[in-house]
Amino acid sequence: SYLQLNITKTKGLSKLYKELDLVGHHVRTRLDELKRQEVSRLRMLLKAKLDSLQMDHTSLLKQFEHLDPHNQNTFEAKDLELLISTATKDLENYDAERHEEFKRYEMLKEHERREYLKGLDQEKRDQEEKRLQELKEKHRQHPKVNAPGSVAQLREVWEETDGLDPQEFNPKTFFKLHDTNEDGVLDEQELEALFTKELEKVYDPKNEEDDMMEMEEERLRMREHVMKNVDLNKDRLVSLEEFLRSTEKKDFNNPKEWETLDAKPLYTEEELQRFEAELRDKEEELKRKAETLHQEQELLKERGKALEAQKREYQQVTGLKTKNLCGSLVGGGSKWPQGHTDILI
Ligand SMILES: [Ca+2]
Ligand SMILES: [Ca+2]
Repeated sequence: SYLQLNITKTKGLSKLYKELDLVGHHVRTRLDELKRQEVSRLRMLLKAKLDSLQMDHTSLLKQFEHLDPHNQNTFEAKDLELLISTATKDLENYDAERHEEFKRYEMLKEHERREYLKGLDQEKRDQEEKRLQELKEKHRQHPKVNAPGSVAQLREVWEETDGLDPQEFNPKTFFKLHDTNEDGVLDEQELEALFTKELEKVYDPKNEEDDMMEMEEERLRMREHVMKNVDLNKDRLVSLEEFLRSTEKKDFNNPKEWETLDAKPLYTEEELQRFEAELRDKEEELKRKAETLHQEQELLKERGKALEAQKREYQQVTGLKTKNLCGSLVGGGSKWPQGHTDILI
């Protein structure tokens, strides 16, 4: 029945979402890897900038394959600074885009949910609404999430991930332990890795109610929160000095409670309406395109038929000619003079 079909369709959709999550996750991991490379290149640049004037420009330029090698002599410390600030800006935009992308994902999810419910009869709709509400509640029930970057959060990593005695928590040792590539700073990935323990309190990929896209958004929010408080020179890296300074702040021991993603609405009803209008526009456009394609296809079919007819006509005419030609050849062959073969021999 229609109802059955609709349910199957929606179940299929949510399955698709899960799969998309996985794909999204995979792609995200790759992007993160690329970003990591970019950040590490930036770090190298910053270091180069510090040792700046004694540095050999030629060897420095070898790192930039996209720069004109003929222009080596005019590459100054100022250009370097410009490059760094441009790239940092890019990374900021990258984060902003991720938030936007996430918001659209959530709005699409809500849109699909509403469409699905619309297709059900009253009784079934009430049941489904109740079930979805229960899933939401279930998702909200989780142990308290420590504020990222607080002593409670770091101590938990120290104890559970590093397997160390919480009484002996030492910020300097902690920093060295989690500077996994040992370059003397905590980069964004090293920071984000610290939040896994907290995120696992809220998200379990095995649960229907836990959305892994939301987990990654939460991870991003946590990292931004810590960077905002700790990264004093705004180079998107946490130095040991910056880290130790953050542990002296009041917030470190008495942080504000961390609000998880589900504490506040992610978009307003108005934004959702606008998003749905965009979806409708896109759908209309697709329909129009499909119609144009269909018309073109019909036209091609007509032309094909006309061509086919022309071809048949042509074959009939040439067929006739060939026949005549063959006839005259065969006829002509018999008219070879009798002595012809003798001449050849
Ligand atoms: Ca590091
Ligand atoms: Ca910094």
